[in-house]
Amino acid sequence: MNIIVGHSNMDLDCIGSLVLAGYLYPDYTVIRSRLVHPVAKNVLNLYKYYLKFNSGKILKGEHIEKVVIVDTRTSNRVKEYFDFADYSINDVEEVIIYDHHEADSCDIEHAILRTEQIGANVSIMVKELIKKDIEISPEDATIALAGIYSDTGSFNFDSTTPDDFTAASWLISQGAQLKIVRKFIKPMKEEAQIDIFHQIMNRLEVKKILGNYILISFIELPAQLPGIGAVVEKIMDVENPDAFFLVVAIKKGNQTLIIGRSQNASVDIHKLLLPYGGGGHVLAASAKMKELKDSSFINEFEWQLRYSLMPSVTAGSLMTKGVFTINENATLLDASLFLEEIAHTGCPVVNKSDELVGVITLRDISKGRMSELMQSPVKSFMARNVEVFTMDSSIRDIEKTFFSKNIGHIPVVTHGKVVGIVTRQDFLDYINGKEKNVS
Ligand SMILES: [Mn+2]
Repeated sequence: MNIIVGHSNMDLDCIGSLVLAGYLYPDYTVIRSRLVHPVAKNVLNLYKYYLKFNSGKILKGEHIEKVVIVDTRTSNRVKEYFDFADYSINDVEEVIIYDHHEADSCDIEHAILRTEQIGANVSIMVKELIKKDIEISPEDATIALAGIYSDTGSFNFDSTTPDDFTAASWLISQGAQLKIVRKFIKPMKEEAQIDIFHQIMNRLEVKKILGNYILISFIELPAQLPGIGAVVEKIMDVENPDAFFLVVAIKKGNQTLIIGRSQNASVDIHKLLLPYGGGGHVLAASAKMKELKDSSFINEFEWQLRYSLMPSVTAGSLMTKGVFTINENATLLDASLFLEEIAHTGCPVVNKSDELVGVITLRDISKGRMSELMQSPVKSFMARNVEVFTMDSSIRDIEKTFFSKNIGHIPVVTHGKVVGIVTRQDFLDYINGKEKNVS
């Protein structure tokens, strides 16, 4: 018998990949996992009679010749199927893997690996279908598209590639229904999740630690709640903190769970949760403690955060040092020549004690030129209400300023004196990962 399998605890991308693999290998039997990730339950329920997924039980006593594996390359994650068949995946004649987890190593001997750096595994499958000129049903297109939306975070995760967009576009041409996809990718479907969401929101504590905007919330639950991860994502979405920690005391089994999410690598959740026995990734990790904590745990936890958090990126680390300035009593003509010489469109203006008093730009100078006042001092044409940063203005302050004000250059000031300048370009380069001078 030849089979198609995905990883245990199937998610939307896995289910979509299974469905599409069925077109590439029409005479193979699709086997479903016993476990379904909470985000994918609705799809399985809605398409229960449409999807021709088989339980792993049918593998009992069967000899498996060929296997197609989708969305994983780790033997552990397909173990449940071979437990039924009573032998190891390494005994199977032919194994073909379609998987996009390029960071994982493949431990299945002799497997043929079709791998790609791509947002969703579904997109790899779609590329194969396009190549082979195979058409699919609107239902399958809808299921597959939900997989792409889910694994690319609606096309805004960093991992999203042009091929994910191409795949999505093709699926829509095959009749995928966005109205249905939208329902599948809603993170919170259960009433219990919405209830917990409000509980968490009511108990959010805002901490500003070393320039990082951190949220912590403590809740108590009678038992573990599946799908709480989606609630945490939702809170990240709504509140947009640098990091969020949810501490959940679970009465059943006397345990406490910490779930952490971050949006920048300077708040490394994996590292922060290590002292609590946690694990995961830089941006998402969790820890489980085998005791029931009460809300006072938050204080201890905050202390630990203060101790191990890195300071957030600041204006001081982003700025260009050694800024050109001009004296307030210089004439507009001098200023015009000076700006031309340094090839800038504006610069900070200082008084005789070198203190920042304003900013002069080419636009200000052209006003003077039109009124034939080029011999007037800079101070009569400069802008006096100048937006400034201090050395420790955080990346959040910087973002807020560039997002809300139409200014390209902002002086960094210490004791009234200009020590550097942060440009819009410095900020954009930082966001795009080209960090410079970042200590
Ligand atoms: Mn995936």
